[in-house]
Amino acid sequence: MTDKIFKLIEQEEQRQTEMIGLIPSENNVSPEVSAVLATCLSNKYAEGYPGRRYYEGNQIVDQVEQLAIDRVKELFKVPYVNVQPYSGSPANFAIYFALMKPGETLMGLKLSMGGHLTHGHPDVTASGRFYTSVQYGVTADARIDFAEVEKLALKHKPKVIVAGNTAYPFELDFKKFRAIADMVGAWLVADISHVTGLVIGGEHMSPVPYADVIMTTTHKTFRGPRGAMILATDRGLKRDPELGKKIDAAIIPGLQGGPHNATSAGIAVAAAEAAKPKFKKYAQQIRKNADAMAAEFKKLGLTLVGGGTETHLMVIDLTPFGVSLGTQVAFAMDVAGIYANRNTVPTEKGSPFYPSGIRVGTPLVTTRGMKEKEMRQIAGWIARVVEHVKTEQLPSDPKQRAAFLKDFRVRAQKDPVLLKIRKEVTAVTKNFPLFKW
Ligand code: DSN
Repeated sequence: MTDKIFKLIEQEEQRQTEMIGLIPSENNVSPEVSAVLATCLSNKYAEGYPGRRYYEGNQIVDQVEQLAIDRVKELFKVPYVNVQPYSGSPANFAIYFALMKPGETLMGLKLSMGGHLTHGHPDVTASGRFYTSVQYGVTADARIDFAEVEKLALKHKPKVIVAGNTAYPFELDFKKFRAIADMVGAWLVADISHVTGLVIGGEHMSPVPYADVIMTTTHKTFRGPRGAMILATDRGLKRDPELGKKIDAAIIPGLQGGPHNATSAGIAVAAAEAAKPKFKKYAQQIRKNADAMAAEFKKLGLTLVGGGTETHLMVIDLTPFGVSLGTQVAFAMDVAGIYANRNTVPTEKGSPFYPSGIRVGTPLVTTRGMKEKEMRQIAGWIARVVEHVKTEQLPSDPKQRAAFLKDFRVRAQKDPVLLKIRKEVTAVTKNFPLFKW
């Protein structure tokens, strides 16, 4: 294997192994999931669905996709599953395409308050342009503002309400969303991409009794390949017996071509893994680790959005040290061997590109076998990084800002304090191989 690409993959594996990954939407798949992704299944076109394809030669691929569908149906106890969406964003759009006509109203959580771009973020996203978007927010304690959800729903009569998020640290109350959806006859779509593994493990409320349609990516806490799936519940199918057919048609011919069969196989493997008792333990440990990390952050004087977490993630609010510190802290953490992402906070005074928060989560480190002790160590390292760079305030003038960041990045990469932390990090990560579980 002489192609330069293999050298780069080796380097990436070394980077992932040496560093601590805290991006809450990332995880490490099992060797089995990895293995099926690199098989001949990738060679085959299979437009259509099992038993009704546009191409011949799908006798085996039909069985692969059906196995994935059946395992996910069994795992969630739902009557309909589609494993073909290429990822979460197209999956959400497929749901809207199935349920709404252009111009009809979609309601979702604001991006700056923890929502996702595809939940109707205005102007720059397809979901915000093709549909009339109404966005709800969070209260002063960073919890979903259900009074606002109700008020907006009664006023705008949305066709679809999305209960979902991407940087929201608390449990989503699907029951409350259902009650509001029923007041206006809206479809309730639960986007559980971040918390699927917690739902399966019993660590987060399940949307199955309340939502009509559920979307989840398959590579986050579910710990499968990169992809997504759409589930319809008994409730959804009772409301419209054609719901499954509509979602199928929204995927193909609506939005996609051939499914990624190796991904379908990976979903089948991940679903079998998630059905095992040890997956429940994994979900429990994600939560214990998040609680331990949150408690240590607080002990060390860092502020968390909403004061803590009920899930796998938390957002560190750096506003007490200044506006728009997220870029500098995230970069410095990366130099120190810990990678996360900068993020807006609900009371953001900076911008999505230069926000004032850092989002961290425990799914990946938990997969590697780290426990509460390591979470406290990680929180300690992050607190040291914040303390070290908190005076590196971003200039408000855009020209000065670019020059400042260029200079900051050069200085940070040689910074002895950050490099010392990196040494401490690698001394710990060598005990936690990527596939330990
Ligand atoms: N990019 C994902 C995340 O990080 O939450 C959501 O699409």
